[in-house]
Amino acid sequence: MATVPRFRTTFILLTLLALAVAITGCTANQNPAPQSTGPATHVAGPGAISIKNFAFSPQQITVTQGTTVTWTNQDSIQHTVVSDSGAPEAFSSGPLSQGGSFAFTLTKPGTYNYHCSIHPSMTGIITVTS
Ligand SMILES: [Cu+2]
Repeated sequence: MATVPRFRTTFILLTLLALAVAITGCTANQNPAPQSTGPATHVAGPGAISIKNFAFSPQQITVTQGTTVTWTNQDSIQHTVVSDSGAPEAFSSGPLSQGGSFAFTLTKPGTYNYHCSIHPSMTGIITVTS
């Protein structure tokens, strides 16, 4: 007679323990993946940006320090790529005709806002991580 309640108590305790482990595990999984623990997390890509239909595409990219970003104008009219004042490093392409490209190596971490000097509404952002 006395063994049944004891069994139930043990079962409930084990269930609670399992629940606690499950909850703890889920909480741990919800933490954002660490991005600065290893060099393999962020692979330095070629950083290719198209200039098309009066827009930089992708309009916003993140690259690692030392990445060379290349802009290529696919529009039939001229565009430029000019860093905003306050960017960690300044760059200016000069006029790019259709098919023309401009490459710049971003060596300093930070946020680079840039624009087309011919069409100021054209803007882009590059985030450079260390
Ligand atoms: Cu433009």
